[in-house]
Amino acid sequence: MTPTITAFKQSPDRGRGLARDMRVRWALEEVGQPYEVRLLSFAEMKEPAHLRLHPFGQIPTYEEGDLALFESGAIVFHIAERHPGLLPVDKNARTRAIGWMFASINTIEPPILDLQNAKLLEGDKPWSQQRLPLVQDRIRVRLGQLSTRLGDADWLDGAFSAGDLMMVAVLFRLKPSGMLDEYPRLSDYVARGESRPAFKRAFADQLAVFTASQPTG
Ligand SMILES: N[C@@H](CCC(=O)N[C@@H](CS)C(=O)NCC(=O)O)C(=O)O
Repeated sequence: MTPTITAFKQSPDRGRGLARDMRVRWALEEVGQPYEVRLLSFAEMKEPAHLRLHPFGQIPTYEEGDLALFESGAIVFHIAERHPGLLPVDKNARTRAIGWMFASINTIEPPILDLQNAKLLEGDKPWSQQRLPLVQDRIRVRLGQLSTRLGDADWLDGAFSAGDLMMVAVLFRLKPSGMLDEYPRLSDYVARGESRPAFKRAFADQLAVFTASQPTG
């Protein structure tokens, strides 16, 4: 059965791959699973039909037969569980890869989101400029630790896994800030993820939503 995911109809990031449907698209591309996309406006995301799928009125969601999922991490985990290729066969290695998935969304993504909120939602507050360095330093602590753990390895724990997919997708959201460039091992790590054919296909597909919605001429 072909799964259907949801994504932004009017991509606020102009198709730069920052919205979280990107990680779901990437996972589906990695395992070779075709999928359909239902595009939603911000208003449609808050309507009852979508709220039945996603209690917080957000994207992405995932529907497959009678299964409906929300939360990008849970969706990528489901895809990785159902298809070979994104989680190691060895039980301990598999559990460690899942651990990295959690680390990406529970330890690395929160300070990155805080930076986005500080810039987008709090940029006009009188205290915003004073708070920004604190937010950036919290990110630097995590990036430093992650860079040390990655060392000179290509991926976090052996072969590329759903843990790397999630971590690269989360770090990718830092690119516009330029902070990733302070950590060459991490920017190389993200570049390795970006160079995967599955990433490129996913990126092109989500960018096409933005370009298609742009007026021509
Ligand atoms: N923890 C959720 C976060 C979902 C989320 O924040 N989605 C954003 C797009 S990346 C969204 O729908 N924003 C619009 C809104 O919250 O109204 C996940 O990982 O799926």
